[in-house]
Amino acid sequence: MNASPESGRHQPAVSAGRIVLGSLIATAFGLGVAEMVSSTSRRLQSPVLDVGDRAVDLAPSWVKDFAIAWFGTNDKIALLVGIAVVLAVYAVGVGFAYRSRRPLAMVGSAIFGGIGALAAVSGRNPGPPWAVIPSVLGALATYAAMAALLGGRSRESEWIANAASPISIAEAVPSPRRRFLASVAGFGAVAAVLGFGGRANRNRFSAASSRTAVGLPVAENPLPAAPSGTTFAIDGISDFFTSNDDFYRIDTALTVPQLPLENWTLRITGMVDNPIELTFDDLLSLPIVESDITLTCVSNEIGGGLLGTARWLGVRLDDLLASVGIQNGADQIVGKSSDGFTAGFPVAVLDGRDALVAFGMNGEALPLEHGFPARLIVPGIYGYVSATKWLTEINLTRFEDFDGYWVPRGWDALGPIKTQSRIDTPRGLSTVPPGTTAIAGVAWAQTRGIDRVEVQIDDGDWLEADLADELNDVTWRQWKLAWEATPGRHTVTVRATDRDGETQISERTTPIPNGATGQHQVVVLVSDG
Ligand SMILES: Nc1nc2c(c(=O)[nH]1)N[C@H]1C(S)=C(S)[C@@H](COP(=O)(O)O)O[C@H]1N2
Ligand SMILES: [Mo]
Repeated sequence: MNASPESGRHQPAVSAGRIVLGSLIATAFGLGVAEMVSSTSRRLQSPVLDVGDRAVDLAPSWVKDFAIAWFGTNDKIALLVGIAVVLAVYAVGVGFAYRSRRPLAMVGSAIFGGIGALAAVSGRNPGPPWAVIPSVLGALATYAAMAALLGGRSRESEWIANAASPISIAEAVPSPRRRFLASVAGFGAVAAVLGFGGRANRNRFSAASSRTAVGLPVAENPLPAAPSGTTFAIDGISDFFTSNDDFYRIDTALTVPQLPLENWTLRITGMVDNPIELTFDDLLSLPIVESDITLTCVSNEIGGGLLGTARWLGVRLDDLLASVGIQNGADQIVGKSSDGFTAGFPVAVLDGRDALVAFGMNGEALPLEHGFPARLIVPGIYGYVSATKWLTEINLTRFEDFDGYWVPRGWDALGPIKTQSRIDTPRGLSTVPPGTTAIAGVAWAQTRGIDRVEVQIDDGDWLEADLADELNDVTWRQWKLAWEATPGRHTVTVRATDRDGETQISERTTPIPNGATGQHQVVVLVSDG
């Protein structure tokens, strides 16, 4: 009568609902264990994030494009939600296997742990061999919790036990269902404590207090506030300087790398005469400059918001490299990040423009998400080939010897910024009253500078817009046009011409491989009055 739970043949039925709930809670418990274990070292992270990192690295470019197009800067959350869904389905599968074919469940759990372990020790920033520990313990904990929740005693034996009990069954002996729910609650609670506790424990590796303690030096060329002529007082136009909070963020990092200054150095390596390693204080003791530069992402769609202008504070890259001596033959400067990201650009780009190792942004130490403690900023080329955040190394090499992170993923090795313009106001599909309406926005063509911006209403002639004063040739330029709006639905199109005489073409192409082309267009509804 009494079947052993291990026999697998005479197991009592367990409802599908129980298997689903039990396997999910067991997995949450395992993840909690992994989170807590991984929080003991700054070199470890949750296996879920390790797997996410590998997914980011392995995802084909069109997936990345799609993710940015659909989720914008929420692409990371979308990925983590995706992983959670896959994980949940997998866990439930293992749960059912546990009830029907136990060896299969064992294999399933081993694969589950193995994927986490592999993710932890591979990829662009592989952990030490012992980085497999959180995944291994997490998988074992998951399996143990599954056994506890789904393996239970057989219903028959329970019935016997209950029937044998001299006291009232209902009161004294919890029903199997109740016992199951109590176990679920117990494992769930421990999972939450471990998970959140692990998170909290990890906080001691935060770089936030290190950043707060930074006192920024004054530049040798303190810049005045931007002259009023560079901005138009028009509602809805982009502020000339983008606040740090509003500045777009694009990177492959699922969690912001934490680089407290005590542990941080910047090394200059490769084809240089005198490799050096600088501390943050060393960096601050060099001549400091300030520069206003518009940073632009190659993934920016026509009309998109993946660009912003900041006042950067830092050390000139050309001076820094001159001090170490670039060797003959080196034609690429590669910035390397603590998280394994790399971006390379030609040595020839250093033509006198203000390329910086930046540590200040709009009067503050670099925000953690924007690369604290230091990053590269190179005017005129897209961020993916230049603007390495969480910078730990600058390596001089050859293009034939090294590809930056995005190059093998289908993006061009050189990424000069394309001439572009955007309509900030009126917004697409907004309704405006008839009469004089300001159409306004920004145009950019770092390092060439904007020569002309034109606006077209419906199929009319191109009308030349007023340009605000140019601050310099590496920041965007505001433009405006007074439009006599007539009732109805109108299409407004903008195009810019740079000082090389190139006018933005209307043909639309995708951001990959070297930046979108096309003209921004909005439909505006003009009311009858
Ligand atoms: N370490 C690191 N640096 C990086 C990236 C990254 O993924 N990792 N992305 C680059 C890209 S594609 C862009 S457009 C800029 C964006 O900088 P921001 O997030 O400060 O706006 O950072 C660059 N620097
Ligand atoms: Mo980018």
